[in-house]
Amino acid sequence: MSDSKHETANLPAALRFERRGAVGLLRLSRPHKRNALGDATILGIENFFSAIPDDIKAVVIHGEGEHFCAGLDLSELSERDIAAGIAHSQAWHRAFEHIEFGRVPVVAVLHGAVVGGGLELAAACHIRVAERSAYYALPERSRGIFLGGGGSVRLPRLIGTARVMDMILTGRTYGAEEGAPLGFSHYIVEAGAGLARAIELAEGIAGNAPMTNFAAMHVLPHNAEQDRASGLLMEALMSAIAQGDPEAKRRLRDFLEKRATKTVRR
Ligand code: 1HE
Repeated sequence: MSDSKHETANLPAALRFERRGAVGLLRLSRPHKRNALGDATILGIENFFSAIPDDIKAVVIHGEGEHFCAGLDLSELSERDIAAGIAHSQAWHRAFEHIEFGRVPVVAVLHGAVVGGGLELAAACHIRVAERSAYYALPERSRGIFLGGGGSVRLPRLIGTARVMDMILTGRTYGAEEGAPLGFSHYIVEAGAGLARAIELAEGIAGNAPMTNFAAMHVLPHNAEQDRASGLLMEALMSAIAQGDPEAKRRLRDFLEKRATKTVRR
């Protein structure tokens, strides 16, 4: 896939792509509708994450305007029958699976409303940086609907089934600061500082050995869900594969020959 294709033809108007070296920035770019996600945007997300240019090693996803994402574009909801509703939810699943189990780690910058499908999108990303303005909600009950973007699967793993139950049934919301220790985000930063912090983290991630990123993205979540013996076997295999990679050998030589950075508290 050539970059020019990515940067123009493949993306719908609500998505913008920009490069920062090895980091790709994907911006939800529909601020007048609070970055609500319509069908074209969901398809655009799937297309983007299934064909990331080879020289992009990590992606940052962020939202334009005052909010990260207001979730599903409700103006597209009323016209669907049940069969179309199932297909719609499955289209979201496909798109977000391409994020979670794609080729490169994804860092999300959260600010303002991170609600409904916006929270489901955030949950599919590998690292979440929240600005203090971020808040989390599942307003599906107000619209008489249910989660459809994988949130009932991913969110209980992040914050626990009991909390998700409360959010769905009572409409409880969480702010950035109370949400961080619960698992909504990994980092909290001041207003306007999220993108810079996310890029910094993504640059670090992009500099990891490819097998380290692969194992974290694909083996870690798999092992969290399978039985102990299978997990340990998978870990042994992955560990051996990673060690055998020339990049791991080079990094080990660097350490032994005193050229490597030390592991200090940052
Ligand atoms: C929208 C959407 C939307 C805003 N779909 N158009 N999501 C929700 O239930 C959240 C609905 N949105 C809101 O509660 C608020 O818009 C916000 C709290 C996010 C932001 O408030 P505010 O005051 O900044 O903006 P606003 O004035 O409410 O909205 C500005 C415009 O965006 C307005 O359109 P306009 O033409 O009147 O200017 C809104 O109609 C429009 N807008 N949010 C469509 N979501 C896979 S299933 C996932 C299920 C869900 O995600 S359910 C949750 C849906």
